[in-house]
Amino acid sequence: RHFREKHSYTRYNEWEKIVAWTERMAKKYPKLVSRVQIGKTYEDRPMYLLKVGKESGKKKVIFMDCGIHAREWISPAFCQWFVKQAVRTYETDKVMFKLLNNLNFYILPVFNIDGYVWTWTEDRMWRKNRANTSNSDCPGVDLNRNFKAKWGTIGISHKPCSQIYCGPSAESEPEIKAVTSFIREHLSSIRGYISFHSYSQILMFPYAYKDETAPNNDELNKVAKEAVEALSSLYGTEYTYGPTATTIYPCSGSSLDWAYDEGIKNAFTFELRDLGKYGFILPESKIRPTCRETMLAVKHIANYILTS
Ligand code: ING
Ligand code: ZN
Repeated sequence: RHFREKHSYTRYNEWEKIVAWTERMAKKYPKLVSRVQIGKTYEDRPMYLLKVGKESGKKKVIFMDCGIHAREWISPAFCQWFVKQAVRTYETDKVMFKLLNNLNFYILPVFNIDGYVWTWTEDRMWRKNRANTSNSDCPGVDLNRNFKAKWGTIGISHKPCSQIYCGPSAESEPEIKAVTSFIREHLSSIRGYISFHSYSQILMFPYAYKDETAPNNDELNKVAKEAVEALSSLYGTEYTYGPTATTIYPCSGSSLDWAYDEGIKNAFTFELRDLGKYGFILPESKIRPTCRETMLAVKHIANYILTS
């Protein structure tokens, strides 16, 4: 394993570099960025969240998380890109200026830190966290099956060796507790929730745990349609979109449904590039185009939330 000199937005960064980067961003842009710890992982690593936006009174908030699944490396790369672009273009981009003046983005650059570290050191294809389970041969809970959203009912496994093991109970995992308690404490201001996965090029919204459409399905569908149009305007990358259960597959315990049922009515999950040629092992040369196009979709969603 070789250590690279420095953090880079066009490369995949190890966890140590990402932590150092969060600290640097808060120091370098004190008027726009601050860092808070929301909890600790199973292996006791601090979970840092970046608050991005102009400090001024009570503002709407959009919560975004990346890297809930360890091997989906393009996802944390996007969260880092988003923060950099936000602060870099704040003064020159009208839309970003308006967004950061009028709302805050709360960004968790890596949700599943222990798993992410594991993909760098032991197993590039690891998905779950690294918690011990009832089977000592099979550690790890799928964090996107551990939320209290019809937990343990569909599209999950109760077997620790499964990739979609939902854990012994809802919110059993420290990473989930950290995120759900933080969001609950800030519910009155949080107006949007966006989670980033890879891969498949899909923009999804609730529900995942049932086939029924969400009460505001028409609105979600319209925003998603416009967001993927914005995304594809740059390089022609094609995205599909729709309710999770019928667009990809049904499953319970996801962050998307949990956030929605807590009352965050603008809830989305991206499956970033690609369509399977490289899958989780997306080459570093694709980071820049993937992040640039995804910015357009996220800015569209954010602007919709701001003006609605
Ligand atoms: N896909 C997601 C998963 O957790 C998903 C799909 C998104 C399910 C939103 C539920 C809600 O299975 C990947 N690639 O992990
Ligand atoms: Zn995933």
